[in-house]
Order: sequence, then structure tokens, then C-alpha cells
Amino acid sequence: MQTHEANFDGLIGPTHNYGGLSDGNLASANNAGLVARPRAAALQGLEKMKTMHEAGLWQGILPPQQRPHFPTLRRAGFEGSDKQVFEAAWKQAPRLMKNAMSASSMWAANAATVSPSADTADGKLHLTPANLSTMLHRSIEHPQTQRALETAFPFATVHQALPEQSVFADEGAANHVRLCESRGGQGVELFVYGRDGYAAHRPGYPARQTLQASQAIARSHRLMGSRTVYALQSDAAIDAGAFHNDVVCVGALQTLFYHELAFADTKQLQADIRSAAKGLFEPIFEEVPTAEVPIEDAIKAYLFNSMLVQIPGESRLTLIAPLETAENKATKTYCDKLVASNGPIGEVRFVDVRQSMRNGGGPACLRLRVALNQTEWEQVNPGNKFSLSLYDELKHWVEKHYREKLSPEDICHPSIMEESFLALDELTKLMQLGSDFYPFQR
Ligand code: SUG
Repeated sequence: MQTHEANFDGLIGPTHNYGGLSDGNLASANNAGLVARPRAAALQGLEKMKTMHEAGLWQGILPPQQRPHFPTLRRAGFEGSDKQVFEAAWKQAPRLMKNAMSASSMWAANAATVSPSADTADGKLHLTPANLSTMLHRSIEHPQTQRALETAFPFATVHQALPEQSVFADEGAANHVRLCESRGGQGVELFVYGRDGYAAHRPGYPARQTLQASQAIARSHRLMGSRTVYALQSDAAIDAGAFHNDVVCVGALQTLFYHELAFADTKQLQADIRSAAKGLFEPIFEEVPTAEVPIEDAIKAYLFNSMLVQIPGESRLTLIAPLETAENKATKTYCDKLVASNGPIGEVRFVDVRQSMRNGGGPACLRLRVALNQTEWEQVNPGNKFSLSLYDELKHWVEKHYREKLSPEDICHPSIMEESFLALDELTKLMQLGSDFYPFQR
């Protein structure tokens, strides 16, 4: 039976804005307060999905979440009608309200950690929604993410997010890589963490993933211990702005492509992967040296926040990188060198996701990878599968409902809430999500 890696992209929501909410994410901090372009953002996301679909890859879609997130505001003591809560919250707790307005669920790489059925003891696909507990605006995503995943993958085991506590801080697939010989065979799952949850917090930018969260997920996904690897991020990477490992590393099939400074102990990481892959495949380590690409360039241009994909008919892997990678001298030169070499990456294609990039979300952040066999793919909710007809409908839907511009002042006006809810209500029909999918519909 065929098994492929499907990419499920987060559809960018109507309240996309630049809130400056993520400490340690340099793009988010540097672009705080910019006027956002939600319509362009959503269309850029849809174009990326179309490009992947037309390249012959399995492409899926995850719906945006409801914002503002009234369950959070009501738990914080605001009462009355939605409009009254909206206005009172902006007056009395504007910072909380900014968090409740973020369209951050677009970064689907943080939606969950995924273990395909080939790796799990019970032969089922396992997904654990990430609690995203380090950042307030992201910590409110997981209940709805769980619902979205249960709707998209009705045949899978969707776990509850880990307890929302610092020891279990979890950021999902952004800190997880699966290497394998072929998608349908046993793989090696690499969990990358930024800190020991029981140790004192590191100075500097926050480390968002703990070892304890990764271990808990590996246990509940029923992974084989001998095929599972844990690796610590380097302080240098986190301090340079690698708030997730997927900002400095991406892997596919046998290849791990990463920056020299990504990990605390690269030699150990390589030895551990080799030993976990024994009898399955020979890992390929494609390490990018600081001398050729300084980590600052790698992070600014998001070289590693690319999708590393196997395009049908191509013998080598293709890197789907953001336009910003082509605009940076060091990263562009490195890409040219990669393609000219006879290494595992044979092509680099550039995509425009600039609106998301300004919040620190590159092509890889926008998608959740789910390796599925043919039978599983056929059981995915049809409304979560990309097709050219759904693309046309979604494009039309975005053009009809999304604002061209959204400023920090615009998001304080209740009309943005009313417009968004109208749009999302319509979306539940387009994507066959059910009429009670969003909290405002229940
Ligand atoms: O969690 N940005 C996201 C970007 C997530 C990128 N994901 C991966 N690397 N996989 C974050 O920091 C910024 C929102 C704002 O500031 O308005 C934000 O949440």
C-alpha cells in the first residue's frame, strides 16, 4: 500500500495581525504594530497549498480558529453579550485582548505532534495537540485544535494536550522530525527540546519545549524506545532567535538538514540517530557551517523553515523555501551550492508567504506533516482535503470576507468580530466541519 507524507496547512484566519506577542521570535517583535493584510496572507497560504498539490503531493487544510476567543475572556471574568465582552475587554485588559485576537493557529506545525501508524505499537496514527503553554496567545489554541484534528482524522487516536504547566511545555511538530527509509516503514522519531522542565529557567529567550513533554508524547504514542531520539537545542540557537527547532533544522526521509549551531551536542545527536536507525537506513547529515551561513542569516532568511519534500518523479529532495531565503546573499549562495552538489537536495523552490513570515512563520511553520497510507488518506474528512474546486471556493470566500488591511486600531472595533464569525460560519459548510464546530456556534 502506498504511504505519503501529506501537508495539512493552517488556513490563515481573518484577524491576522502583528501583535508582537512572541518573546524570542525576532520577526514578531520587530514587526509589532505593522498594518497587516489578512486577505493577502490567506491568499498566499492558499497559493502555497496549490503549488504543493500541483507538484503531486497530498495536501490538506486545517481551519482557522475563532478569534476573539471568548472562552478565555469569559474565564477571565468578562460577562454579558459577545459585543459587551469585546468592548469591555479592550477597555480593561487590552493586552489580554490582543492575545485573544491572534490568528496564530495558522502555524500548523505547532498544532500537534504526529506519529504515523508505521511507528506506533497499535498501528494507529497518533496525534497530540500541543499545549503551547509558553505563550499566552498560543496556549488557548489546543481545545479547538483537538476538535479540528478529530474532525479531520476520525480514524486516528487524538490525545488530549499535555497538562498546561511549565514542566510539560510542548510546541508540537516544530520540535519533532521523523526520518525513515520510506514513509510506510518503521521510522526514527527525533524529539528536540530546549530545556529540562524541572531545571531552573535559562536566562535569555524562553525555551519552549521540555524533555518531559517530549517523553510523555513518545510514551502515549506508543513509540519504540530504541527508535526514538531526544536532543537538546543549543543555547546559541535559542538566543539567536530559534524559538522552535524547525527554524534551524528540517528533515525528510533519510536526510537531516540543519545548522551547525542547532544542537547542544551534534556528535551525540548523530550517534544517537545512527544507532536508532540501525537495520532500517543510513542517515544523511547535511550540516550547514556557520562559516558559510551565519546563524543570524539562517534565522532572518528562514533557510531551514523550509519544507523538504519528495516530489513524485524527482530523484532528489526539493526544498520549498521562503522568498526571503532567495533575497539573502549567504542563504541564496548556499542553496545554489546545494543544488549543484550531488547531495540529497536537488532543487530549491521559493514561495511567497511574506505576511506570515513577518510574524516568524515560514513555509514549514504553516503546515503539519502527516504520513498516511492510502486507506487512511481515504478516511480523512473530505472538507480537509485540498482540491482545485475547494481552492476556488476558499479563494472566493477569502476575497468576500477578509479585509485588505487590518491595523492595530481596526482590531479593537467589534465589526472585525462580526465579520469573522460570519466568515467562519460559512467556512464550516465549505469544509464540512459541522454546524457546531466553533465555540460561537455552540
Ligand atoms: O509561535 N508567531 C508564532 C510563529 C510560529 C512559527 N512556527 C514554527 N516555527 N513552527 C510563534 O511565535 C507571533 C504573533 C504575533 O506577534 O502577533 C506568533 O505567534
